[in-house]
Amino acid sequence: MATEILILNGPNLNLLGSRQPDVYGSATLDDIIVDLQAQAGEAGVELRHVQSNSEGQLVDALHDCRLWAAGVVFNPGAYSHTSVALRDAIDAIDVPVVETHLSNVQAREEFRHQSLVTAVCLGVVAGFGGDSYRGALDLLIRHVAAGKQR
Ligand code: CA2
Repeated sequence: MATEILILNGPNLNLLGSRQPDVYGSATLDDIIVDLQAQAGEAGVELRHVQSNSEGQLVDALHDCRLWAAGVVFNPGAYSHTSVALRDAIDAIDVPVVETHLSNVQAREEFRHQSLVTAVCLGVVAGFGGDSYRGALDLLIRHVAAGKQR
């Protein structure tokens, strides 16, 4: 069975490409996913993608993926800075999660400097626009291939 990875995106990321290209780039979420599919195909990995604006649906997606995913590339959007529920969900599953952000959150408003999920993630890739996802997926595939635990 092929290795499967979940690409999980939180609130407002469905609007990528429509506004604030100076902050988030001009690529749409579909553009990013198409690129990731190609990258995954080259590595012999299969991707599933979920985007939700609902905190509970993101928690459900994390719970569900423990049955099939080798890892998760997760951009929790603004919930990164507020959600104990997402932190607990990541902590509750035995699946490595890479926190991913388009923007360099540390270089932005102070309320974006804190992430509640970082401490339960494998690591963070931020500040490279759509390439943050590419980097996160590459690092996660390497982590999984090396047989490491979270
Ligand atoms: O940099 C990131 O990837 C963020 O996770 C994006 C979130 C933000 O709340 C985080 O602090 C950092 C916001 C995504 C909003 O996306 C938009 C897309 C189009 C137009 C406006 C916002």
